[in-house]
Amino acid sequence: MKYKFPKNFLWGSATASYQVEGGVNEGGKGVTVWDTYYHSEDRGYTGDVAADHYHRYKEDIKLLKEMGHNTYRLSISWARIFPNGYGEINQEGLDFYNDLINELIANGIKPNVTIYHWDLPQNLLDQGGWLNRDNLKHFVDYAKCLFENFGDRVDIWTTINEPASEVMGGFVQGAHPPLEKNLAKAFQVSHNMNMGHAMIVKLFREMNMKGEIGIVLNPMPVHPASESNEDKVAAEKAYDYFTRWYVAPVMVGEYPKAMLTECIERYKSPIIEDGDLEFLKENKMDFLGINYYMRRVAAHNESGNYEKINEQFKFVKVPDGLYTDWGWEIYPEGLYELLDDIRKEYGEMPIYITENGMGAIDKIDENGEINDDYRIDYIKRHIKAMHKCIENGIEIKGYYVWSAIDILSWTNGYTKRYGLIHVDFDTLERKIKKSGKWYKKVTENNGLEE
Ligand code: BGP
Repeated sequence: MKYKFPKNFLWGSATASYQVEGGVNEGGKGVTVWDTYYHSEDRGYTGDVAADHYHRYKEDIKLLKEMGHNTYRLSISWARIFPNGYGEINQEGLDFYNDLINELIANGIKPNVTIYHWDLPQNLLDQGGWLNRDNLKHFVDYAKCLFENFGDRVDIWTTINEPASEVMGGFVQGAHPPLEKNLAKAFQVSHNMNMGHAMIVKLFREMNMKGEIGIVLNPMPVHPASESNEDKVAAEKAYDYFTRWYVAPVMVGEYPKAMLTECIERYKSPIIEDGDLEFLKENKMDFLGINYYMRRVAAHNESGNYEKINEQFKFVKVPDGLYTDWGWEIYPEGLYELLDDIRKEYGEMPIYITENGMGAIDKIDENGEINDDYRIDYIKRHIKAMHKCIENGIEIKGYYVWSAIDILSWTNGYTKRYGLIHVDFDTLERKIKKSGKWYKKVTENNGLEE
């Protein structure tokens, strides 16, 4: 075997509650910010049914097993457990996830559970959401409830999925709820999320939970578009903004200095209270989850508003680059560079690749098959990149394809497909794609032949 992986390496795939479950008004679930988002105006699709995983999880788990998975990453919907974000526990919600977790384990699939993957209960947003630090106590209570109820069977936990996307989507671009464009709020939200993460790590230790806990980030390598000094400065700024700003606080309890100074000068944000950075430092996680999709190439933004930290650079396409239908550059080489930079800058930390995959418009052929060779190629190249990381001493413990089955892509609806399993969104029928069949061999062989 040319690309053999360590013994006990975990091979699986991932989803997130809101993107697969549907059943948005069932089982006592409360309203989430994404329910509000899809229903406040017609966006052409909603998450009401999604892949109907809420009703079909047993069938889905059977398919995961068929694909040789030994792990599966899922997230829990806060509003299924606490419909209002806090207060009375909804037993039906606990029952649903208990059944799901038990079903996974019965099929030899280790659950990797994300506590928060963006589906905030609407009631908490009404009270300021992540901007209101008081809400962190509800986040901790919610995590405590999960640890108490599922901690005997779950031993890989992640606190938050991609704070950067919540921050940038929700508070910079105004594309995700709460649809704001306000950098001061954005930086405060990111600090508050880091504090929430550290509070849960602390709780995890205090409750003597078994297993390990980490966070999932989506850092990316950023290269300058040219050798010009201006482009190099732009790339450095973009790397601070997309990568260091999120990695540094959870790894070492710091923010990148130049960017922090600039944020405080320009936006008086984030407000970091006395003791916060020590708290982040003291409550260190066990692993870092990495969602890796692409690299960015940055250039000086001549039309930028330089008051705005995110307009001091712009992203450009490289002429010979390979891009997905959505313009995401396919650049597996960046994975080693990124992880190597992170360890050099912040020290060693075990890694899970918690998401990696290719969004595409899949076609069904005349025999009803989905021959997604491009996805096989994408995953294969990233598995090789991951192998290089391990050979060079980076501890990677598992790999999760995004996504297990076709999901609701937050702002792209159902056309951008990621799944190893195809979903017919009219009939909700499932079918393993060519990539899923191919991935089965990888998991069974614990590596790649070529
Ligand atoms: C990650 C998220 C996932 C998923 C994925 C693909 O940022 O954690 O939830 O959506 O990206 O993104 P998109 O659906 O926008 O293509």
